[in-house]
Amino acid sequence: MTDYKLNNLNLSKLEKQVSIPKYNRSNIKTGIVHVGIGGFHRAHQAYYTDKLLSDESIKDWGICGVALLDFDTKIYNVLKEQDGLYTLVVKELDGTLTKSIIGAITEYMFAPENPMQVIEKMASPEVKIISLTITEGGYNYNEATKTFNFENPLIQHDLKNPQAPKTIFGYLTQAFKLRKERGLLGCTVQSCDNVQGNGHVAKEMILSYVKAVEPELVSWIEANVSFPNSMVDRITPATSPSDITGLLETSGIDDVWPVVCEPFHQWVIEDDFIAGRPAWETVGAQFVKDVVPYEKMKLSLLNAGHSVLGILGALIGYSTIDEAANNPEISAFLKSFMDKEVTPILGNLEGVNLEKYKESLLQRFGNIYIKDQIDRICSESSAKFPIFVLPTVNAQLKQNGPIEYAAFVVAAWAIYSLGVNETGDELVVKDAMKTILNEKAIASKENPKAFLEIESVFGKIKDSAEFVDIYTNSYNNIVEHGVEKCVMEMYNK
Ligand code: CS2
Repeated sequence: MTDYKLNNLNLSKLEKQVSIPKYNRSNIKTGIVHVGIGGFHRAHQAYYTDKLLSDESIKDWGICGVALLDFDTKIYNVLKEQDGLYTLVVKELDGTLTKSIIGAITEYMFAPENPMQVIEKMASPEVKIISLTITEGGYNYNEATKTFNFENPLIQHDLKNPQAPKTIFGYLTQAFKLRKERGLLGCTVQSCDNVQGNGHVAKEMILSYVKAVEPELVSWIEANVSFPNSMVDRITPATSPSDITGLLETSGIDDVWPVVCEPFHQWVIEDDFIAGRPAWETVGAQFVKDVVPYEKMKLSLLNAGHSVLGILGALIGYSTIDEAANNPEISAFLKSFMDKEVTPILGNLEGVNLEKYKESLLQRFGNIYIKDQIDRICSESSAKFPIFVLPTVNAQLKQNGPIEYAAFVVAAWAIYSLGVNETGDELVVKDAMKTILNEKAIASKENPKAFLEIESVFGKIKDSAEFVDIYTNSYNNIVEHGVEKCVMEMYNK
């Protein structure tokens, strides 16, 4: 088989091997600027948009992918080399691979290289949506103070360098300012991150920043920019070297950075797009009035479920999520956590069969072909726990409900933060708060409560005597008996 470098020139030559975009990419105009072009965006929003563009009458919704951080230089270079094209490899439940080349990213920019180019693009009249996958931590929200974190050095940089910002807040402020000065229409900021009320949070955080730097812009934003909430879902592990070589060997596609993902995908969006939107509902997205219950369900079951499997699995010595999910004790623990602690706080979700949803999650987690990295799941836990796990604890504490499973996971996280698993191997802790997590983890050896003192993560949880008690017990038990034995004992009580 001849190998072809993935780019515009070779696209038609790959048609026999895989599905390729069914539209003429050079006719597509940019209607969306998307910030954060990691695997998830490329497996989700860009995938939906690519399907939509197959209808050749739709020409206004190409995506300009923006790499925001210095760290993103690699993905930018790959997209540039490959004319924005990449292969999406869906790993089906039976192990077969469905491959398609996605063409929805028709422009790409590297913000650190040319901030003004990005600001101009965001302010250009044809752009109706600025969408974001900037990760949970990217919203710069301080759990302790419940406010925008102005102390973040990157925010400090943006305050001093408005024309050459580094954060999304600096970029959006400048783009909105230009739109206002030029008398242009507003646009939609669409958060696609795993944050409860992601549109609300995006709005609140952006307005906090704008109030401090350009207070006169606030009322323009309030009148001209909409911030729909959305629930996004598709498990997208990091691409491994064997995914790349496998694609080359089986299909002759020389793609430096294909994206691999599970077959399941879901996108529930609030229909609040001030400047219009693509008809994503024609390709499977759901538009609803109120996304909040869907978000709550997904974050506190799927994402929290991931954290449970990730942290417990890491301590045991596993490296992928399916290993943890296929350990019967751990999976029974997860099921009990979902049934006993999460389900009661979800209330009634009209049109959703929660039992089926939970069942499907266990199946998705257990998919042996996905090989989702535990390192990926445990990374940035300090931004994830406050969104995925702690709301369940707080809701249960309020109603004097059970917190045993969640407290156990928090205790396991404290031990995980020491950076060594139960067999003595080093754990690679990747977290913006790594230093403080580790300091508090060390202090917790003497007094487990020390870990809960990180207020920007835990808020006031340390003031709950009930939580501290159960957490401390779990902590001591894990240290003494190890995760698996404790989990087993939780059943035989
Ligand atoms: C994961 C998510 O990062 C995480 O901890 O839980 O990336 C998860 O895979 C996606 O939200 C699935 O939709």
